[in-house]
Amino acid sequence: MRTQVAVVGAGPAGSLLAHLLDRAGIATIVVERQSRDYVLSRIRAGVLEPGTVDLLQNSGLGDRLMAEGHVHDTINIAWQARELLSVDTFDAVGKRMMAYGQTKIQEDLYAASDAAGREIVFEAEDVELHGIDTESPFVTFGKDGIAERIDCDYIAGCDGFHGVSRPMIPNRTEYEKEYPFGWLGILSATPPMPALVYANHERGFALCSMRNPMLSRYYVQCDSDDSIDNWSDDRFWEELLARFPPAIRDQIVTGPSIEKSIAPLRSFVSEPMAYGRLFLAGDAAHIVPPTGAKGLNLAVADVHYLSLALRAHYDDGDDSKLDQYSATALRRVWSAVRFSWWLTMLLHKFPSQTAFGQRAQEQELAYLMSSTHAQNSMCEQYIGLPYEW
Ligand code: FAS
Ligand code: PHB
Repeated sequence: MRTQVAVVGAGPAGSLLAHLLDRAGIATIVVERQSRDYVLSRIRAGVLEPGTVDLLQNSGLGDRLMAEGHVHDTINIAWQARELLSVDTFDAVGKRMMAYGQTKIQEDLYAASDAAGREIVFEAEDVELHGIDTESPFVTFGKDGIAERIDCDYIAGCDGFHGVSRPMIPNRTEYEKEYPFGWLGILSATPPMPALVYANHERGFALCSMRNPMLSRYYVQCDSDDSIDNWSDDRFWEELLARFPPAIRDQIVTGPSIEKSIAPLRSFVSEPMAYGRLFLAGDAAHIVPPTGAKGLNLAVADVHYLSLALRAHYDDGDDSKLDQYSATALRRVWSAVRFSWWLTMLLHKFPSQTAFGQRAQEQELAYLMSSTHAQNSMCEQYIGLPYEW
């Protein structure tokens, strides 16, 4: 097979990149290790930055988003089940977030791919990248027992943290921080809280979020080596309710979980995000703890930059944006990585926390509660910095 851009991975990054390139008349073939249903079964992100919403709307993916998404312009932080800070991001920075599940974005992306007749090869085996330091890179893989090859001009490595693309970049610098806890998340077919509520509590972090008027998303901090087998629904709800002040606790509608999973928390950045004809986008290059709702939004920002850079190459023969891609994407990545680290340090209970660390964390929260400057800074970073180009 021959195409202009071979895309490895059909998660949000890979399928959005193929969508944007197709709309610009650039041919792609997407190669995905899992089945379509498996990718669509994953329950992940839920909050979209204004930049993400604009990009989806401007690329023909806004209809269901605007019909079913929820405007989300308040950040609530409960502290030790007593005080509640409520910050209106719209008042603070004039922009709004939206709550719209990553699963729905993935469904919308696959529907757009089907409508455009684009090729996504699912259940590809043994995907390998070749010749990334030549002008004739190619991807090989197995499909239904047949060896396949895609010759291309460029390869987009959108294959997530455990993919094969990042390891192809020589002399990488990898920055990593693992947190000593995880998030146990559930979905329940119950009416959600009207806005996001984060909780810092001596029993651990907790979060109330939403997917739609009858689908709620909740999280509690758990041990990093914990198992969902240790968490009955009753134990989950008891633990969640204990971590919020009575005014919030009394509003939470509990019910049976329809999905339950534990995600480890880590911060990770691999530099550079490009080598030769290979360009990384999304979790293939970076991971953030979900505290700041940045992971999916960072993947979208990378794809925004990479799609513009590839369009400049094919439309104008201008490779300057391709040359700038890694440095430009990494500036926004590190901004989100630092913010996600800061919010994670602020809101979680650290098992080996010292008395000094605990008091410093409490003082940081007290300062945030009392200072509109601190709140505006948090909102500016929470909604995400503007794209540079
Ligand atoms: P993805 O990992 O989504 O997609 C990569 C794709 O590549 C996958 O479909 C994979 O099957 C495929 N692949 C892997 N290896 C391959 C190979 N060798 N060949 C071909 N294909 C291959 N972000 C938030 O903002 N908020 C959240 O609450 C949140 N919760 C999360 C919970 C969990 C459990 C996880 C794992 C992540 C969460 N994230 C969250 C982050 C998540 O949303 C990612 O940022 C987002 O999926 C990134 O999209 P991609 O870069 O496309 O990577
Ligand atoms: C979610 O709805 O999954 C969500 C919301 C806010 C976060 C993290 C996850 O900070």
